[in-house]
Amino acid sequence: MIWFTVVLLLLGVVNASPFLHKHHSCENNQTTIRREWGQLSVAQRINYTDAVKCLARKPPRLPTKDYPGVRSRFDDFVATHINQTLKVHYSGLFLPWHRRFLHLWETALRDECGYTGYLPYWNWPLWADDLKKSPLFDCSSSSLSGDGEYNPGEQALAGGNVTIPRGSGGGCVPKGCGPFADFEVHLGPFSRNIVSLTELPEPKFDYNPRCLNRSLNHFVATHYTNTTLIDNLMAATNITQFQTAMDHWPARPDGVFGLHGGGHFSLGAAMQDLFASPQDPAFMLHHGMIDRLWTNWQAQDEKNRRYAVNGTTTILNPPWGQKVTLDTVMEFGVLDRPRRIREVMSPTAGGFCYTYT
Ligand SMILES: *[C@@H]1O[C@H](CO)[C@@H](O)[C@H](O)[C@H]1NC(C)=O
Ligand SMILES: *[C@@H]1O[C@H](CO)[C@@H](O)[C@H](O)[C@H]1NC(C)=O
Ligand SMILES: *[C@@H]1O[C@H](CO)[C@@H](O)[C@H](O)[C@H]1NC(C)=O
Ligand SMILES: *[C@@H]1O[C@H](CO)[C@@H](O)[C@H](O)[C@H]1NC(C)=O
Ligand SMILES: *[C@@H]1O[C@H](CO)[C@@H](O)[C@H](O)[C@H]1NC(C)=O
Ligand SMILES: *[C@@H]1O[C@H](CO)[C@@H](O)[C@H](O)[C@H]1NC(C)=O
Ligand SMILES: *[C@@H]1O[C@H](CO)[C@@H](O)[C@H](O)[C@H]1NC(C)=O
Ligand SMILES: *[C@@H]1O[C@H](CO)[C@@H](O)[C@H](O)[C@H]1NC(C)=O
Ligand SMILES: [Cu+2]
Repeated sequence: MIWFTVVLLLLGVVNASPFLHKHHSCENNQTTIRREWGQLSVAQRINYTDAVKCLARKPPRLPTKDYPGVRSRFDDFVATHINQTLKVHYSGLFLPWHRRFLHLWETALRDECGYTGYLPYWNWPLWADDLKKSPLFDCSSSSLSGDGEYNPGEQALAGGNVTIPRGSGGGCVPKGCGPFADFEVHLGPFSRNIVSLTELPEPKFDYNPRCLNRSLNHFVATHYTNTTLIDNLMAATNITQFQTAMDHWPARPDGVFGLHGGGHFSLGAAMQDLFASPQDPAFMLHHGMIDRLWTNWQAQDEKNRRYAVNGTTTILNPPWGQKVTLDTVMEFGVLDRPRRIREVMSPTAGGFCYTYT
C-alpha cells in the first residue's frame, strides 16, 4: 500500500513536470523510429533507395528556367541546401536547420514516393574499419552503392595542419555497384578546400550532369568518426562545446575535423562538397546520425539543453554575425515555410514525432 502510494505520487510529479507537458504535442501520433541502416531488413533498405530514386525522377518545383541544374524533386533539396549553405554550416543554424531538412526529406519520400518507412541513419563507427564491406557501401542491391572506380590521379588533400591521404576510389561508382551506379548528379561542384573558408564561393545552380563520384577513405573514417570522438562529443557540458566537437573546421591548431566533417570526408568528392553534398544519397543518413547524437545529448539534460543554441546566422560565426536566438527564422525555399529555431528544438514537438534507436 505504501509502495502503491509512492508510485502514484511519483507518477503525479512526473506528469506535472513542464518537460513532459511540452512534449505532449506528439501524444496522439505514434512516435516513429529512425533506425540504423544495418538494422533495416534488406527489403526495407531497397524500399528506401527505390523511394530516393523515385524523387530523382519526379519533376522539380523550382523552375528550371531560373535554376538550370535543378532537374528533379531530388534536386529541389540539393538546390535549397546550396542556397542556404553560407548560413547553415559552422554556425548557430547548423543543427536546427538540418533537423528540419531531414524531416522534409523523409516526408517527401513518404508522401510523394509511397515510402512506408522512416529516415535511416549511418552509425559511423560501426562500419569505419571497413566501409567497403558495410551494408551501406558494399555495392549490393540493398546498399547505397559503394566506392568509386580507382582514379590514379586522386591526390591527398592538404593544407594548414591537416593532411588527408587519398581514398580508395576517386571516380564514378561503377556499373553493377548497387542502386546508384547509374545515378546522375546535376549541380556543382563547389570547392572542396578543407582549410581556408576565407574565399567562399557563392551559391550557383548551373547544369553540370555527371556521375556519383566516390572515394571511400579509411583514414578519415577511423580517425574522424570513431567512438572516442563520439564519447567526447556526448560529454560536452554546453552547446558551444557540443557544436565544436561536432562541427569545427579543421583549420584549428591540432588539425582535427569535427564528426560532421569526418563523415563527409569519408566518402569522396560528392560528399566533400560543402554546398552540393546532398547529391550523394548517403548525405541524409550521415545527417541522421548527427541529429541522433544531438537528440540524445539534448535529452540528457532537458532543463539546460533542450533550448540551448549558440552562434550566428553566418558561416564560421564572424564577429559581425547576427546571433541566433530561439526566434531566429530559418528558410527552406520551396520545401517548407520559414521556421523559427524554437519550432525544431524537440523531435517530439512542433510537427515532429520521431525517435532514434
Ligand atoms: C516496401 O514497400 C512496399 C510498398 O511500396 C510495401 O508494400 C512493403 O511492405 C514494403 N516492404 C517493407 C519491408 O517495408
Ligand atoms: C598549425 O599548428 C601550429 C602549432 O600548433 C599553429 O601555430 C598553427 O596556427 C596551425 N596552423 C593552422 C593553419 O591551423
Ligand atoms: C571525381 O572527383 C575527383 C575529385 O574532384 C576528380 O578529380 C575526378 O575527375 C572525378 N572523376 C569523375 C569521373 O568525375
Ligand atoms: C579516434 O581518433 C582520435 C584522433 O583522430 C584518436 O586519438 C583516438 O585514439 C581514436 N580512437 C579510436 C577508438 O580509434
Ligand atoms: C562550455 O564548456 C567548456 C568546457 O567545459 C567551457 O570551457 C566553457 O567555458 C563553457 N562555455 C560556457 C558558455 O559555459
Ligand atoms: C557562444 O559561443 C562563443 C564562442 O563561439 C562563446 O564565447 C560563448 O561563451 C558562447 N555562449 C554561450 C552562452 O554558450
Ligand atoms: C534562395 O534564397 C532566396 C532568399 O531567401 C530566395 O528568394 C530564393 O527563392 C531561394 N532559392 C532557392 C533555390 O531556394
Ligand atoms: C500528427 O499527425 C498528423 C497527420 O499525419 C500531422 O499532420 C501532424 O503534424 C502530426 N503531429 C505531430 C505533433 O507530429
Ligand atoms: Cu549541410
